[in-house]
Amino acid sequence: MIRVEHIGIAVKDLKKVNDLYSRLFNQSPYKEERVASEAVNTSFFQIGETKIEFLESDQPDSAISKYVDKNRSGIHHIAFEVADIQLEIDRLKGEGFVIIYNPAKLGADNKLITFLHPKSTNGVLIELCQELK
Ligand code: CMX
Repeated sequence: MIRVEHIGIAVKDLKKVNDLYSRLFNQSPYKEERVASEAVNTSFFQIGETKIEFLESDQPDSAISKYVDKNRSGIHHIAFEVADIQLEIDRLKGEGFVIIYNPAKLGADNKLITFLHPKSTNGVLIELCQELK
């Protein structure tokens, strides 16, 4: 794995959080994007080498809505950049981790993504992402 690419935070009201964190970080999100396949609206802030992704969903049965209903807002996942996502999926599957999307799918910010199920990672939802060139 190359680095922590971003930290995903699930929120109820993206606009409100964008306003709040624009003041906190003293910068605006560099990107806002709808990812239909995940039923989320996202915004990204660049903080040095890493990013903070805020995720809001308007679909009650989506991963983010379920998470927000259970936990309110909070850190939802940590995303690690990898050079070759299919190689990492195969390696981690061989190590006994539960892969959520195999093969990887297209996610936000021009990336191929997959997740490791939190039941196989001691309770942390881990995303793997590979930048599409
Ligand atoms: N972090 C840690 N644990 C989590 C979690 C999270 N983000 N989301 C769910 N869980 C835990 C729950 O607490 C619950 O644990 P217990 O059984 O101990 O109570 C268990 O997982 C099942 O929770 P659930 O609410 O019933 O949710 P599901 O099983 O339906 O789904 C998961 C859980 C991880 C499979 C689903 O959220 C998923 O597929 N996630 C990957 C996709 C995703 O998160 N997309 C949104 C982000 C997209 C993006 O970044 O663009």
